[in-house]
Amino acid sequence: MATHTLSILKPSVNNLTTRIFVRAAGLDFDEVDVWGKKSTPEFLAKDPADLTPLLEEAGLPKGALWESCAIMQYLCNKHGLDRFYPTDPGERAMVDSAMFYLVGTLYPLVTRATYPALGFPQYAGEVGTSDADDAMKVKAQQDAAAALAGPLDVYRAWFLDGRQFIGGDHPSIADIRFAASLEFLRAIDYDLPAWAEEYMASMEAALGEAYTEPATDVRGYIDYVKSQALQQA
Ligand SMILES: N[C@@H](CCC(=O)N[C@@H](CS)C(=O)NCC(=O)O)C(=O)O
Repeated sequence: MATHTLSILKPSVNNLTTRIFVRAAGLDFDEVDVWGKKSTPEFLAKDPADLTPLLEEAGLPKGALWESCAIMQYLCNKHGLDRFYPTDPGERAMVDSAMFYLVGTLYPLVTRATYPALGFPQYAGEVGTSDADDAMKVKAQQDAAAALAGPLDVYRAWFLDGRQFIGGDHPSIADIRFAASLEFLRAIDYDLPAWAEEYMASMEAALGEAYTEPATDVRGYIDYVKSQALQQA
């Protein structure tokens, strides 16, 4: 049995984040695809949030950890992976800020803009799960897509600020989280600015198969839902 076990869902970019990371970091890991196998008493006993990715590793106080960014932070701390998570407090704070801004601000917009196209459930209390009519749901999706431009440009102007990666010359864990999240924008053919296209290409070139292999699952799922939508049109 490997030192690290990741329970994952292959079409998910939250999961893609950690799948790229364990490969790029060269860690010993097993992946367990839990599609259709979550929400069981056994799974909930180790992950009461019922969320993936889930890391199981002997050094964790409860043996298990969810939240993609926390998983990467833990593994960097545990294995001294400073090239992905700088030890200088100021540099580390920038990486943390980029990840919190993603999870708290950018990604909720990504979900509202793309989940309808991806066929993923939206969150309770949002227009997408309300009794609003289809026109209002389409408008909410379009509003979210339009609102993406602002936070996206914050990454260009502030976190990247002329550097190739948020981590400088080498992708950091914030870069992995950011690039993986942008993959979902292909589901709505979002018109990414040229800098973001270049950035994604640089990420894939820098990380090679560690990026491409798990990203193929997300891309394959997006191709599938697009082909289904075309058939229904
Ligand atoms: N902020 C979390 C989000 C985790 C999350 O929402 N995971 C989804 C997959 S994308 C999940 O497991 N949802 C429950 C389900 O699909 O049943 C992270 O970054 O790990």
